[in-house]
Amino acid sequence: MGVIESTNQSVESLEGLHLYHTGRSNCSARVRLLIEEKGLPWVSHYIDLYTKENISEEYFSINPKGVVPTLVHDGRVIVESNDILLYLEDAYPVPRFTPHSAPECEAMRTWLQRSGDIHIPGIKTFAYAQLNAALVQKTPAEAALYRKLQKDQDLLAFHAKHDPGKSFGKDDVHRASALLRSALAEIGTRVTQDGWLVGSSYSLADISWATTITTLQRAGFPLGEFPHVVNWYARISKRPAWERAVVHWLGAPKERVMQMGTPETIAARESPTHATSTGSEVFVAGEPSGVLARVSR
Ligand SMILES: N[C@@H](CCC(=O)N[C@@H](CS)C(=O)NCC(=O)O)C(=O)O
Repeated sequence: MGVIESTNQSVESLEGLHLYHTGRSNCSARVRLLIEEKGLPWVSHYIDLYTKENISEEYFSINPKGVVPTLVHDGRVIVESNDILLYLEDAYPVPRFTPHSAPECEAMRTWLQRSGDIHIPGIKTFAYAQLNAALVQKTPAEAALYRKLQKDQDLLAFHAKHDPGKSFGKDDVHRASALLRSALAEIGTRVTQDGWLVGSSYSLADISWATTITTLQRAGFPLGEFPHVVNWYARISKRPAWERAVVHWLGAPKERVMQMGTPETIAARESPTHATSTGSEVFVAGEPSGVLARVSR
């Protein structure tokens, strides 16, 4: 979808990069990883999926599917994580995470498309069936509100499978595993010992897919069957940006709104307080492990 018409006027006044996201979401993680690789300052708006903060009229007015992530850039709303990667790459071309040749560019876009296509039938189904459904069980009232707010038929069908009193079946897990196995086998043949998904350098394709591995690992997918994938994932997870984008967020923070970035990028900003619209406190973070200073509004 990319850039959409906003139906929430309060986000239109946000300046800079604001990300509505959650810690353990692979879709959020891929966007955080690109932002951190590019060294961009950003403001974090934490949406807690465990407490169903996404199932609210307010959040649906920001993201029409009620999912994370949503990027707001100088008041423009951008949705769909792989489209957000392309948007950021275009808006901030240096450093570059896109190959130079047209065929490789095309191949990279195909991998992004595939990562989006496999999300519900593969990653989300496997992760919910094995782990998440139990953690985000809705009350009957929450399920009813969700049905009222959600217009997307794929998401309605997906979430109906774990409505109160229901659960994913063995067939769901079997189908999801087959899709994932086939994608991981192909990734393994591309990255082999020390390569990347497309061409000879780390690109948006690697960023998009590596972050799904974290989710699969947490959900107990047998990744050991794909040693080249494990090796490629290990290489990516040693990058400094990974610590800030992925590891830091695996334990959900209590702070609702934070300014992220290195101390230099934060200092370069006009004022650490101007960017929030929620009235919350603003936390200034610059290091993977946390909050450097609290500034009052
Ligand atoms: N295609 C969307 C999928 C977003 C998505 O499903 N996000 C998950 C977290 S990874 C979420 O918000 N789940 C809550 C829900 O489905 O209600 C994207 O790539 O941004």
